[in-house]
Amino acid sequence: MKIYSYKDLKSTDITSVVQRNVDPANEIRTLVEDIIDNVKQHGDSALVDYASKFDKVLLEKLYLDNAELTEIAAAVSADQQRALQTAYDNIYKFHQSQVKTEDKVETMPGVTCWRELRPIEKVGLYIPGGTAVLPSTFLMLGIPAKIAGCKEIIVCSPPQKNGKVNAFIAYVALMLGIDKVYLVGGAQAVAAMAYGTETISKVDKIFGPGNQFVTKAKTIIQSTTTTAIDMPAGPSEVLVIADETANPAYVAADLLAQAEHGIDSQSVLVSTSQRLIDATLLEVEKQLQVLPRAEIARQAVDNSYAVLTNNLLEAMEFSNQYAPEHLILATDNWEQVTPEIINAGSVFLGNLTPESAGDYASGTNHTLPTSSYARAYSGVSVDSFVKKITFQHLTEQGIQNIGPSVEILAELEGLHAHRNTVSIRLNS
Ligand code: HSO
Ligand code: ZN
Repeated sequence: MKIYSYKDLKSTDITSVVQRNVDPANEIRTLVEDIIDNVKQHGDSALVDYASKFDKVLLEKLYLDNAELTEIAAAVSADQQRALQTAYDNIYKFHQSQVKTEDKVETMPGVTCWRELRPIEKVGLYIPGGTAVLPSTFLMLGIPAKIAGCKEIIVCSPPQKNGKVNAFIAYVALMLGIDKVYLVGGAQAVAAMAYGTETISKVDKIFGPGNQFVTKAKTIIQSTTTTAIDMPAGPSEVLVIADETANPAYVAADLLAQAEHGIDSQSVLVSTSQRLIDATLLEVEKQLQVLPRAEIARQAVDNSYAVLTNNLLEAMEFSNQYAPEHLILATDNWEQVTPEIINAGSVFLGNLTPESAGDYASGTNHTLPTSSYARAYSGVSVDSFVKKITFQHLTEQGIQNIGPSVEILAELEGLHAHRNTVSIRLNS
């Protein structure tokens, strides 16, 4: 792992150090466009073909129904059920608290404005099934969709070799009250949800992480159809700020948890202490030895780096420029620097708060902006599944109060039909 000294980095160096490839999938664009076109033209039959080509499975039916899901879910053990329930309850509780009714505002006497939430009617959730199947992602997307009140929730997940999904995906579907899971993965799943097929409804918004094909497909359909997406997604990343109060073994574990997600994941360590950096890197090597996904984690670690800073404020300055998806403050002094955080997706405070708590079960969402999109985007929440519609009502007094201003403004823009909508009311 490369180590930089913050004081030696010029601002142009920092710009290039924090740079992630925001579009690593660009070279596969044509391939993905072909898949999208094919699904658009041939619907279900294209999906069956892709399942045979990419997932190596012959599907007689493109989905699992409630009875099939129930049968598959029976393999989940009591311990696993309890853990999933804990995660479900905490995520539910935290997201439920995001639903708030806003006050009506009388901007001038007789003129009242307000906003009301309405669910996005049809949403599509993509649950990846590649090297790691993530039922936790299903909870993170399904719970806010349910709380928002989305009418139709389409779930796509790639079939395993046996033509099913794994037991945990099936179990989570039942927990969420979702009684169909479509056995469709990759770019073809995104295309199916964006255009609709004989069995899959076209949705208004698609959510969820995925491999480069899924990500590319999401960015394409976002600009070519009326279906929206949750956010642009790149490889997952963590930035850990650690000082002398941090435990190198904990920090190493946090860096590796990120690294095991994929070879393109990034784990950045920013520390005020050379001693901590050295000890952490030794720990990384030690802990890597026994990780089942060591090969993946190793490549991600090689693609990562450490930065030595003079103090925590400098560390935070760097972090704000990096704008990490996950930020861990591995220091007892986290309260001192928290107000300085400007750009981050989700933040983990203190030495006893691993990112995994939030990845699975504390309550916060783990679908977060990567590749420095945290500068402008928030993670998924109930807000992502609703529209906020504005309303207004004018009384007689209201139109008299606001009317003359609107007439003058319409006049100065040369829009007489606009002016007339007020004049005709004021003069009657
Ligand atoms: N760290 C991932 C989420 C996840 N981790 C799922 C484990 N399972 C992206 O935030
Ligand atoms: Zn994770």
